[in-house]
Amino acid sequence: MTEPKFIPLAGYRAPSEEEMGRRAAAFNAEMQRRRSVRQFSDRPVPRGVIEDCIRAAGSAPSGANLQPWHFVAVSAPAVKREIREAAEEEEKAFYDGRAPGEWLRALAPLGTDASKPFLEKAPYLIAVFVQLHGVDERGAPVKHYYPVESTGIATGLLITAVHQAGLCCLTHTPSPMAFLNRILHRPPHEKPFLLLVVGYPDADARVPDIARKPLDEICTFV
Ligand code: IYR
Repeated sequence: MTEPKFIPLAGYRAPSEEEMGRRAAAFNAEMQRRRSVRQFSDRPVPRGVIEDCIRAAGSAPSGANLQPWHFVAVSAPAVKREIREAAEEEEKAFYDGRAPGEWLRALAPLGTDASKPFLEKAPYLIAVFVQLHGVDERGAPVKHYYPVESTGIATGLLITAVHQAGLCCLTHTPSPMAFLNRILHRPPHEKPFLLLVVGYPDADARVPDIARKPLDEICTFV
């Protein structure tokens, strides 16, 4: 058994309550400006920005701190094209019959369809993989705890990091996504979690006129 080792909590700074209130309100206002975008510009994004956003995602808490995620940042046009072609094939099957009517009715306000040009046009696609188990130096499986929850948290941080950097993103989940293992050469114990499309919005980008639930619908204080 490894003995735990502790160090002082060095990074924490307590703000005053006034400052805390201002920061919480300002952060909420900033997050309320985030919108999922489906029309992207092809304007390039610096690789260093993507790296820092992924570093921020990797700061997420995870089960037993096993950090059960892997991110593949795709900017190579040929790879983006392959992903688009594979995703559109799945999406066509989805919209042309595989999706139950109830699902299609739920999606109707978003105006989505099987055409995914943004998968080629946006400068970066970040494929998020969840490692259902780890692998030790000898190649033996290592159990992971709450890998899906952990990767969900990391993805939330990634989306937040991308937004606060000043970029837009889209959480895209072509289903099934196994083609991402093949195209991106990831091993079978890594399951595609989602594809985050990242870049600047197109000059004429439009978003659906939909709203967020108010606090009293999403929260109870007791
Ligand atoms: N994967 C399809 C359908 C889709 C599903 C959900 I759940 C969404 O929130 C949005 C779309 C697509 O990307 O079009």
